[in-house]
Amino acid sequence: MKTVNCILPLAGLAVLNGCAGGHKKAESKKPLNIVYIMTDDHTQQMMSCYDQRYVQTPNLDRIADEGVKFTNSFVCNSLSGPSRAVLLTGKHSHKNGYTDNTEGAMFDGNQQTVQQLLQQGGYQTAMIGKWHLGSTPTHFDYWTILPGQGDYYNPDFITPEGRIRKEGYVTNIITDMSIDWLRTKRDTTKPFCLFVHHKAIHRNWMADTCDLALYEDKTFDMPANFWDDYQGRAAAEKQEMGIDKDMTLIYDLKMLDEQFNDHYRSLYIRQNDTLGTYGRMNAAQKAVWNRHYQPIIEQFKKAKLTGRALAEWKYQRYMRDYAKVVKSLDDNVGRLLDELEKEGLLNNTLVVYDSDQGFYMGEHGWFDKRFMYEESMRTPLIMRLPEGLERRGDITQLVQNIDYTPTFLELAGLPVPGDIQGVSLLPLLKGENPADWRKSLYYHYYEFPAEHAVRRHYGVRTERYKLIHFYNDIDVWELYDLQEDPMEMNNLYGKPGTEELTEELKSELEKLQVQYDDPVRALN
Ligand code: SGN
Ligand code: CA
Repeated sequence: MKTVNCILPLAGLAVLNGCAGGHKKAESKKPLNIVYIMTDDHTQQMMSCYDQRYVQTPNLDRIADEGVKFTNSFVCNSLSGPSRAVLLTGKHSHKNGYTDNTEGAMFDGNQQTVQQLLQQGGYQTAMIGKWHLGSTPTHFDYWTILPGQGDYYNPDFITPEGRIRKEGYVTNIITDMSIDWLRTKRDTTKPFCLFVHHKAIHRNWMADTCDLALYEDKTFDMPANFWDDYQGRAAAEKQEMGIDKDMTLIYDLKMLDEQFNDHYRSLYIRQNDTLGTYGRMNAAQKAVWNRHYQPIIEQFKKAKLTGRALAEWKYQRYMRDYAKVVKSLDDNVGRLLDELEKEGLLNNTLVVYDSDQGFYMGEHGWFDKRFMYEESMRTPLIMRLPEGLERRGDITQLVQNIDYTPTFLELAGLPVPGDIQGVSLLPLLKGENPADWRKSLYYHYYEFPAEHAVRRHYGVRTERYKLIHFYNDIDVWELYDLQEDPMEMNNLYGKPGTEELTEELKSELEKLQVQYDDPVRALN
C-alpha cells in the first residue's frame, strides 16, 4: 500500500496499541485490512495443520504457523447459504432469516451486514467467488460472484455489468480475480475487506487437470466407524449421505460409462443451455480428463466389485478426488499470500481462512455435512495476524461463526451493534484469556425435507457434552460424552445415571434459546 489516508477509526488501533481510550498513538499506525478466505466443505481432517493423516497443506499451515489455529471452532447451521448469512450478520439463522438453501431462498441484503458497517466506517469492501445467497450482493464496492453453486470448469460469473464466462479452473480464476482486484481495482487510500469465496471443495470434487495424477498411489485409512450401524440413533439411520448407498458412480466418482446407471448422470454430462460439470469442459480439458479417468473406468469395470469391496473402492476414489481439489486450493492460497507479501500488505492485514462448514470423510460411512455431529459442526479456522497481535499457536476456546462480524468490526475500530449475537475474537487474538468466555454453543439445522434427508434439529454443545433434539417428523433426543465417545457412537440419552446431566444440558439449551431468541422452541 503506497499512500495511506488514515481513515481507519481510531479506537481499533488503540486496541492494538494496548492503550484503552488513547487515541493519540493511533495516527502513527497503518489501518488494518481484512482478507477473509472461505472455502466450501473443507474439513479439518483434510488440512495438515489440524490432521496429519491424509494430506499436506503447506500454505494453509503457513497461516497457522505465522498466526493462530482455533481448535474448537464451530458453525451454527452446517450448510452453505446459512453459514454465509451468519458470516455477514453475526447472527444465528433465525435472526438473519436465511435458514436453508431451498429453492427460492433469498438473503435480505437490506438488513445490517458487516460489509455495510465496514463500508460506512471508511473501508472498501469486495466479494469474489461463491455467494450462494440468492439475492444480489449489497454494500460491496466490488463484487463478482458465481451463480448458485458455481462450476469447477469454465465457470460463469455474475457481475454488476452482467454475466460472463471465464475459461479455466475455478480456484485459479477466483484467485486471479482477487489478485487483480488487489493490484489494479482497489482504492489504495482506503483500508479494505476482501472476501475470497472458493467453490472448491464442494461436490462433485473435480480437480484441476494439472493435479489429476496426485494421490493415485495413496491408500487412505478408513475411519474406524465407517461401517456404523446407527444403533440408538434414529435420525442418523435415516440420512441419505452414505458413501456406500448414496454416492454415485458417474457424477461423484467420474466413472462415465454406458454400463452404469446414475440418477445424477445428467448433472455430469448435460449439454447446451445447462452444461453438466463434465459437459462444460472444453476439448483440451476433456482430453486430459479422459486420459486420466478412462483407465480407472476400465479397471473398475473389470473388477466387478460388490458389497463392502465396492464401498471401500468408492471411499478411496472419493478421498483421492477430494485431496486433489485441496491441492489446488492450497497452492492458490499460497499465491494470494505471496501477493499480499509482495504488495507490502501482509503485516498490515488479518488473513482468515475458514470453511462454510466441516465435512465427513467417511466417518459414520458418510460424505456431506448438516448434522450437529463433530465433523460437520466443526469448521477449520486459522488466522495470520497483523503486527500488533502477537498471539501464536492454538486457541482452544469455543468459538462460532457468529463471532466473525464482531471480530472484523472491532479490528476496524468500529462499534459492534447490540443486536449482533457473536462475540469479538480480538481478546483471544491479543493473548487474553477472558474468564467469562462462553461455555456452550447453540446449533440449529433446518433443511428438511431435502437432499440427504437430515432431520431438523437443534442442540447444545459444551466443552464435554452434546445434547441434540431431532424434531419435525421425528422426536428423538441424543446425548454424547465427547470425552469418552469422541466419534459419537453411543447415545446416552435416557440411560440410567444420566438424568442429572440431561437436566443440566436441557436447561443450558433453553437458556441459549432464550438468549438468542429462537422461536422454534415454542413451535415444538
Ligand atoms: C448440492 C449437492 C449436495 C449438497 C448441497 C448443499 N448436490 O445440492 O450434495 O449437500 O449442494 O451444499 S449436487 O448434486 O448438486 O452436487 S452446500 O455446501 O452448498 O450447502
Ligand atoms: Ca458447503
